[in-house]
Amino acid sequence: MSPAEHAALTRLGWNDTLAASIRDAPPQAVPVRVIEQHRSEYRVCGASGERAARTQPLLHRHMSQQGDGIAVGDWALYVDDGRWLVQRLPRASLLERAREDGRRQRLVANVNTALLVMGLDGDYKPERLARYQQMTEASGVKVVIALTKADRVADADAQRNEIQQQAGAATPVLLMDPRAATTQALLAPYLQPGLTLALLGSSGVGKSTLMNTLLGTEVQRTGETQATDDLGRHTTTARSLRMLPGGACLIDTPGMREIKLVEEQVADDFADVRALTDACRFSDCQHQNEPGCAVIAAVGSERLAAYRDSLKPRAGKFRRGKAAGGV
Ligand SMILES: Nc1nc2c(ncn2[C@@H]2O[C@H](COP(=O)(O)OP(=O)(O)OP(=O)(O)O)[C@@H](O)[C@H]2O)c(=O)[nH]1
Ligand SMILES: [Mg+2]
Ligand SMILES: [Zn+2]
Repeated sequence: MSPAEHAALTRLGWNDTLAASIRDAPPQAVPVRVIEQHRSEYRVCGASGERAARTQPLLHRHMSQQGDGIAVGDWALYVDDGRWLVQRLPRASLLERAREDGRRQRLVANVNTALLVMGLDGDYKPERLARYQQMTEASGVKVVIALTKADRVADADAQRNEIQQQAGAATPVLLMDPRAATTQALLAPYLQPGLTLALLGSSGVGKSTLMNTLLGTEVQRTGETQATDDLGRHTTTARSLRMLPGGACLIDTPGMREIKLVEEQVADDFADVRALTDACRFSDCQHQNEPGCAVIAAVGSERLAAYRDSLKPRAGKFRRGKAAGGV
């Protein structure tokens, strides 16, 4: 590999561990990073630029047998003859969630930090934040919380404090306007050259707006949401990785309404309680004494106290050591 090619790969997050993993690869197979997925087609980027690629049938079969597949952020070996991905390289991390049908959905691979973007205009839900934290911690990915739409609420600082309380002191909770250039400095620690940051969160919270700001160009389409529409609409429909001018990689993802954990991420002792919370009248219900609380109505006070406890930082997480084994 020439120095120029090596520099190009390094900008994509290439490192010595990956280099060691391909020592025995044939010369016509070159490393690429998967930057987009469209059904069975991928967009990949390597030392000599971007290409379309597909997984070689043999690799595809091998991965399916293990319930695995290629995710955006993955590194793979690519051969130009046939435009095949012939091998997936070892992952440093993988974020995945359970789909409704119980199968796993791979979200992003090889990210160092997950930026959980939440809108202060009604998007924050303690249960959802807890699940995001469980999902990211179980995969060894650092989570940072970005709170947007502060300009639309009167009590942004109070909300930030409350969310910081729940998230725990080890998790940074940042108030930011994704439209403002100041986000660059706020996120600098997670955007050092060679690092990959993924944007996760509900639809309409400002993920693509943030990506455009950090890129300095309007690459991603963004959606105007009404002030009252806290569900937003799905403007982004596919995950995509972009290189930032400063040398880091950023992955934008479509909004996710819910995170369902895959089995080993956590032993969920409160699945029944969580299911009830959707029926609470207020989206930010704390299940203490709010009117219309579906949880208080159905769950005994002792169990309710234990549940609220489980939402606090660290307390009750990874019980039975089941999740600690990782993915
Ligand atoms: N007032 C205000 N508007 C914001 C803020 N952040 C983002 N927006 C606006 O919110 C709208 C939705 O932003 P997007 O970036 O498209 O949201 P998204 O998270 O990418 O949404 P999906 O692609 O559907 O997942 C855009 O019109 C943004 O300009 C903010 O802090 N304050
Ligand atoms: Mg978007
Ligand atoms: Zn409630």
